[in-house]
Amino acid sequence: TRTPVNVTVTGAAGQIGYALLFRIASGQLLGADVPVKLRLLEITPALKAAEGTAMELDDCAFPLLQGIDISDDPNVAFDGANVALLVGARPRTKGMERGDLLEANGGIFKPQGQAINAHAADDIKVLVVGNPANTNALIAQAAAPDVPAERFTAMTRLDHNRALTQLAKKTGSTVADIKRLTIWGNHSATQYPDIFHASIAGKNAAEVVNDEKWLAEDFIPTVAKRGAAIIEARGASSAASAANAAIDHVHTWVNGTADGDWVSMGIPSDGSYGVPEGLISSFPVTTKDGKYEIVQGLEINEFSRARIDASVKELEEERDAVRGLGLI
Ligand code: NAX
Repeated sequence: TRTPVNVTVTGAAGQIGYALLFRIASGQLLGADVPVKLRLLEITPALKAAEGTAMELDDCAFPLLQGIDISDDPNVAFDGANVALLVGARPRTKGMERGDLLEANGGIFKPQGQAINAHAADDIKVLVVGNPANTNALIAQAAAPDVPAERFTAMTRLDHNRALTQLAKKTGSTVADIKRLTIWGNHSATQYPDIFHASIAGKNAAEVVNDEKWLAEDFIPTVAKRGAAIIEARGASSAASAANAAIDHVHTWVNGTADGDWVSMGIPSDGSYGVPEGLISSFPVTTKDGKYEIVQGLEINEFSRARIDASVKELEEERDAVRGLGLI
């Protein structure tokens, strides 16, 4: 029998946590034959709610679930972690400036990065979901100098999945027909969903669509503003779809991309496509044997270049702001 994989989830008592933990425990994160131990990290006032979720996990009697630990101490929760899903974050509240938001999240992600550095397993893989995800990932990564930087990633898979469905609907195809779509940049309103390299049933997606006005005025803003549209409709932010994307992100990272396809991940830039080295920005990646690689050699047209640059500029501003706050 295999040794269980330790999966740490922060913000475990939150709404994404509630949609995520059951799927991890059922085997959908790592595979149907991989036993898991869950380590839940919450702030002290939410420990009781996390215990309630743990009771429900017990009541599912998942054959793969070999234990649940709950803690409010990152040093305990990340001890021996093989996979860490950093979901808990400080949301922007009314009247909060961007600097305040980055500072409040620095207070969460810096100590978590330090705890990962000190206590996680050597093969640790980190996905940051909590917003601002890219810059929170940068803060955690900078606080973990002994962990290879590429193990810190930020989630843009929800944006990727949103873009797949919008494109499928527009073209009367199915998401299974679509390959090689890319989200570039920041997980924010400046993100750029790129269909110029995508294919639909083997044909170039941009040629199938053949409507630049739709791209600029409908597709891109619909994908970028989908989170706000969900809040407007549901009265609560996206949770099940975010949890689903977190499952997809880690599953793909661990188990590999399909031949001829790629996915989008926020990862530390190696300078590819003019994105300054070290920024955590979304790229097209293929994965194999638990490692990812940026897809190289794509031609970036003017339409795409301007949008990638704008999102990367925002990431640079966020980086400079957290640098100014002494967080990286
Ligand atoms: P909730 O407010 O329901 O849950 C957050 C949980 O985190 C709470 O239970 C809170 O107690 C906990 N928490 C706060 N500080 C903590 C700390 N220092 N250590 C451990 N736990 C802590 O939010 P939810 O809807 O679950 O969303 C979580 C985060 O995901 C938010 O930052 C949200 O903006 C972000 N999202 C990111 C997405 C992405 O695509 N990257 C999409 C969905 C989502 O909006």
